[in-house]
Amino acid sequence: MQFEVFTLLPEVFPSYIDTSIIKRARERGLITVRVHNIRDYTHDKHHMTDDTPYGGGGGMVMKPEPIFEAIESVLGVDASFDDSLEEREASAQDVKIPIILLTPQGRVFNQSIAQELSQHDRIVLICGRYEGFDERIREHLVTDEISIGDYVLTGGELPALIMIDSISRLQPDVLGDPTGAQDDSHAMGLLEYPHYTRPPEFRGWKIPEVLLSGAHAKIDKWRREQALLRTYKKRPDMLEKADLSKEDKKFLEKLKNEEEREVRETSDEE
Ligand code: 6GU
Repeated sequence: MQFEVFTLLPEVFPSYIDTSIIKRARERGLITVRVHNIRDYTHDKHHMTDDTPYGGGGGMVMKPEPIFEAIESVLGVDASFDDSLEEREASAQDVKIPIILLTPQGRVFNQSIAQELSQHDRIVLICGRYEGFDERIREHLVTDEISIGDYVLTGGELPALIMIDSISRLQPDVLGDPTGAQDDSHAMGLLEYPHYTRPPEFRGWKIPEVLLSGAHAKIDKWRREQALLRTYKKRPDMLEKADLSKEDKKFLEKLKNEEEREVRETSDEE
């Protein structure tokens, strides 16, 4: 997987990508992160990458020329497209390289988008600063817009690092354990079950007995139920999309009934 990052702040990237799992993945050639400074693609004396908005109003807007030139120069193809769908398909779409604009207006990033993007060999990430981008960048260059959540950041650099991190760990062999990403929270549509390690008793707090039993079927069942319980309590919205078995549904039904009974009992006491 090759990430092509376009930014005005290239200095943000090295320390994170030179650390831990991402560093090892890069050293092993499993991923490549190339960071390009948009400012290198300006030709005026002041290396301007932004300008005031037509129509007035506050804030600065990122100019189209340096971004188009940077991406076309790095991809080595005419990455831009005209309004017609045919031309869209014959240019960037044809080489199948997602050109992603990082913006609070994009679709909200999640594990399933990470999985979808991890199938590509190469991805372009464009990080913005200032109030926004000249709209022609959206209309004629990018193929996708992504946000990392409903809040506003000062730029797309942290979102780009978040995407690089989550997509990299899905690449084959990046995680040491080949089943590493399978049980992740979100990967299976549920939050992950609780983990424990030594000691078996800490300050009087014991680990759940079942984990010491060595009975793998029992442990699997306990973990599944804990994952369901957690998701039910912390992220009930996720249960609507989760892939649930008959037993899962029965367990959740039992949880709901218990909860309702508790509510009734407390209101009876009053
Ligand atoms: Cl991708 N960019 C900015 N500037 N703010 C954000 C974001 C992106 N995602 C959430 N907030």
